[in-house]
Amino acid sequence: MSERTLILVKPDGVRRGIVGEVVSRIERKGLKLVALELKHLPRETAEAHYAEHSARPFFGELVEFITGGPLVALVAEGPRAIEAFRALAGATDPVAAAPGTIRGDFALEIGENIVHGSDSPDSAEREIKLFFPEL
Ligand code: RTP
Ligand code: MG
Repeated sequence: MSERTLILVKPDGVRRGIVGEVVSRIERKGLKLVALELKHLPRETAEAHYAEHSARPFFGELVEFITGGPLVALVAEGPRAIEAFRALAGATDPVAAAPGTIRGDFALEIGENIVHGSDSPDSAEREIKLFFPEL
């Protein structure tokens, strides 16, 4: 059984020139690319994407950051793709993230942790619709 997940290389990842590195890790894992686009997120899309965090104190900063430059949005597909990518990404806090994971290898701050991956089938469906309504 295959599933799909929405992955973002956030603006810090694009700025640092590691889009290829992240996409390469996704492909090497065996996940298949279904859609991929470089885009500058409108504020409304960012707020909708992170709506679950709208009451958190860091929400403003999170929206500023994710809209602060171009990002790469992609959809990857494969068996347990959601869990598989979350494992590749590592823990939210990059200092706690294991070396060998994307966040563990490339980031130091929780607010600039390089990638996003959907955290459940419901979020994946919602986020894929938000970023790629044509899919
Ligand atoms: P993401 O949604 O970006 O894939 O990250 P996640 O599931 O691992 O973590 P989540 O709890 O959904 O948090 C979303 C993003 O908010 C930022 N954050 N900042 N300052 C803080 O305490 C704090 N906590 C979370 C992170 O950039 C996180 O990726
Ligand atoms: Mg999340």
